[in-house]
Amino acid sequence: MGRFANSTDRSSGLEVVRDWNGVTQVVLRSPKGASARVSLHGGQVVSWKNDRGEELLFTSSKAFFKPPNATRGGIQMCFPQFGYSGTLERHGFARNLFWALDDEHAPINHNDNGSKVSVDLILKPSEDDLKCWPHCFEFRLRVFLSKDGDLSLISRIRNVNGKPFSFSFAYHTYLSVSDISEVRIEGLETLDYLDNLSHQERFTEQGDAITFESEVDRVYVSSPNVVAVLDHEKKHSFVIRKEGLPDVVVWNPWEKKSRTMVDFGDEEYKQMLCVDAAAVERAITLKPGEEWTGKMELSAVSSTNCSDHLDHPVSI
Ligand code: TA6
Repeated sequence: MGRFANSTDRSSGLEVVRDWNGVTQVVLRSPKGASARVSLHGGQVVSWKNDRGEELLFTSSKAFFKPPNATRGGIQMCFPQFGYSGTLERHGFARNLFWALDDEHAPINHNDNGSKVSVDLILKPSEDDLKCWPHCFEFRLRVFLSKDGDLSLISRIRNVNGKPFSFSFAYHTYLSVSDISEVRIEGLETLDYLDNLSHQERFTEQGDAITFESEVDRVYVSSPNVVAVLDHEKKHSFVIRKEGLPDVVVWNPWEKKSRTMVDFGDEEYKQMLCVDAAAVERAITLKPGEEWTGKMELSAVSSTNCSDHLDHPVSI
C-alpha cells in the first residue's frame, strides 16, 4: 500500500488511512463502488470517484501535497474569507489548517441505513489563529457519499464568541472535465456577476448557457440552487445543488494565468473547471450562539437525463 497505512476494516464503508506525508485521510465507499477521500488537512475532499472508479475531481499533476498549503484540486473549504475580500490570506485559513475527526457525531456507515456513509470533521481556532482572526467559532463539516455515489457536504459554522462576526464562504470545487472548450454551464443564464478580471465590476450574463474560450473568474450572484455542468465528450453532467449559498463562482485560468501558477501544469486548464457554491457577495453575520448551514450536493449523471435532475432541491 506504500503511501497509505490502512487502519480500519473496509466492510464498514469507512477507512481511516494516512497519506505519504502521514496526514490522516478518511475514505468513504458506497456499496456500488463509488468512493470519496477526505483529508484532515484543510478538511479537503481530495478524491471523488464514480462506481466505475473514474475520478470526477481535478487535481493538478504539479500540486503540492505537503501541508501547509492546500493541494491544488479537489474541494477546498474557503473560510472565513473568499478570495481577497478581507484582510486574511486568499480564501482564508481553514483550507490550510489541520481539522479533527468530530467525535461528537459517530460516523454513519451504510450498514446502519443502507443509504449513505459519512464522516464528520471539526475545526476550532487555535491561539495563533485567533491572533489573525479574533473570533471563536466551531466549523463542523459532514461529508456524505450516497449509495448512488452522490457526494454531499454540510458545513455548520457556530459563533461561540462573545461578539458577532461576519465571514464569506465557498466550496472551492475543481471539477475534472474532458475538454474545457466543449463544456457548458446551465442555470446561470441572465444572472448578474461580479467580474474578478475587472475589479469586480458588475455585468449581466447573456441568455445562453456559459461556454469557455478565455480566462473566466466570476461570482454569479443570487443564483438558483441547482446548476449543471454538461460535458458532452464524457457523456455526463455534474449537477450541483446547494442550500444557504446564494452565489456561484466560476473559474478557469486559461493559458496565460496557468503559466503563472507553480502548482499547475501549463495545459491543465483544458481539463478543469472550478464551479464553487459560495456566499461571497453579502457576508454572513452570526451573533453569539448563532449557527449558519451551507449545503452542497454533487451528482454525476449521464448527459441524457441531466434535465430530470434539475428540478429537485438538495436531498440531504
Ligand atoms: O475561485 C476563483 C479564485 O478566486 C481565482 O481568482 C483564483 O485565484 C482561484 O480562486 C485560485 O485561488 P488559489 O488561492 O487556490 O490559487
